Amino acid sequence: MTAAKEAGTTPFQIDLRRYLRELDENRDLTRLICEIADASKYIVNSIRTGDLGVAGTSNLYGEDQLALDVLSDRIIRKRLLHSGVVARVASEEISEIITISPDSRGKYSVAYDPLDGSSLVDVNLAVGTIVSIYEGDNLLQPGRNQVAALYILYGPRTTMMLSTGNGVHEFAMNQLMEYNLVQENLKLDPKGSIYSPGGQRNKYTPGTEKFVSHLEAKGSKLRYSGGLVPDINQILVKGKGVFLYPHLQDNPNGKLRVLYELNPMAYLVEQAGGAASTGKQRILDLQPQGIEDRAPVFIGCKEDVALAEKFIAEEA
Ligand code: AFP
Repeated sequence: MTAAKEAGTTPFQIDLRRYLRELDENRDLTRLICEIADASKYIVNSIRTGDLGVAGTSNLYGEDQLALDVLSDRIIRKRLLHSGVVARVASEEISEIITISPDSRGKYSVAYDPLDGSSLVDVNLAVGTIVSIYEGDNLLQPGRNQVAALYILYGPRTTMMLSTGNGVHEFAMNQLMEYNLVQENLKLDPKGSIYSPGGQRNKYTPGTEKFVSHLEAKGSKLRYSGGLVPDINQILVKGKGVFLYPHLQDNPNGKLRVLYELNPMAYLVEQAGGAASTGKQRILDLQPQGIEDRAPVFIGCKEDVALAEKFIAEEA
């Protein structure tokens, strides 16, 4: 029985902390997730009113950091430090793993992208925070070992999609800036009817081109925002679709980052009954070599991802 039903109330009356406590007795993990939820209140405010300019610094990929990237990173890092349950952190905005507590017993390590898609803020499109959580102090392990993953979507509404390994659940921020449960156990259909294709089409390899042509021929609708969080959220909430940012002819690893973007999204999508693949192997089985690793991705409804793998196997 679900936490919402056990409590005998409608889902809208259940807040995040209470939901997590009922779902799982692990108070430290609840505390950690609630600290991240608290951090997001300040990030929402920064997005609405903050400086849209560059910070004058660059991240580990050599990309110019926006003032908002730097601020969002500081907001989250401070909360993680404050939680008292974090051993190590890796952020897309910092160039090394930071040790917060040398004693990792009973603690968690967190990889996060504080403001994914930040280059879309000036044009007022949706952006998000993505978080991946492991037990202990090892951040360079396969994503299948995550104990929780979440993203927060800053769109017309602010919502959180969360999994602690018991399905995927959606929460929405209310007027008091608290997260309430919206829906539990989101599920993807076996096949989708929308597709979100990243990367330049004229650089696709034959397998990816065949896959996208197949989706178009069957009448799938193109829905691509340039922000991973809203694009994946659309697939999870509608329950049907596939996102790809494939290997390109001049870039075998694609664009997206394994630790900060692919692992947490793959965890959430698998928890909703979907799949996530590089085109050749399961994303969650990748062994990261470094915090900067990137990989191609095909993620969403299971049968769509399997078809992409088939076309890519044929191109070899
Ligand atoms: P930025 O953080 O540099 O804006 O990149 C966002 C992102 O990593 C991800 O959110 C999108 O899915 C992807 O890049 C979009 O990339 P393209 O701009 O190449 O379509």
